[in-house]
Amino acid sequence: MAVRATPGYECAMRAYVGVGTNLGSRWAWLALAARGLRATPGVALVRGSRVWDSAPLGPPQPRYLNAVLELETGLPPRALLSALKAVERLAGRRRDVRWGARTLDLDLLLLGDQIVVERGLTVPHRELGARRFALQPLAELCGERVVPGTGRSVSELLAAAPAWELREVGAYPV
Ligand code: A4P
Ligand code: MG
Repeated sequence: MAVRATPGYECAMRAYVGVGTNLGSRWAWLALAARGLRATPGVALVRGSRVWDSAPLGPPQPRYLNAVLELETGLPPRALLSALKAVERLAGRRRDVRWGARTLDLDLLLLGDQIVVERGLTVPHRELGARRFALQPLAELCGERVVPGTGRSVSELLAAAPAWELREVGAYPV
């Protein structure tokens, strides 16, 4: 008899999480993101990208540190989003202003080859192709990976992305 697994649970996938922080101890929030995800059931932290200091997009606010964490997970998309939000809360994240300053923002950029378009969750992340501060660290980890729904690799999207002021500032504090 064939055994059917619950969709989304049957195999672990690579997930790529964009990490952004521009309030308080930015390096400490990066470290907390790695710790929080490592402690999340069903998630294995594989590695982190280099860290980039970037000009803020949106209303006037401090500069960001941006990076990407690579995960291996069998969690379905909603459960993974909930886990990311739980880690944001560990950093005291408050949601006031859209695109406003934040201690820690965790965006699900890619989840295997999946395309998810639901209320409150879009994967690949809807702004990925427009954001050099997300594409640059992502390309370091998986430049050859084709972004579902675009027919283009991460590196190709990076080459086509609008210019943005950012500079590499160190290794991820995993
Ligand atoms: N949501 C939908 N899809 C996703 C996804 N793939 N990953 C929903 C994560 N969340 C997703 O996000 C709003 C809602 O989006 C969530 O409740 C979730 O259900 P939020 O984190 O609560 O609010 P936000 O972050 O203020 O809004 P948004 O639109 O997600 O902003 P972004 O896109 O995260 O941009 N400048 C620099 N240099 N670097 C940055 O990292 N980040 C932002 C925030 C602005 N400027 C920046 C940076
Ligand atoms: Mg966000």
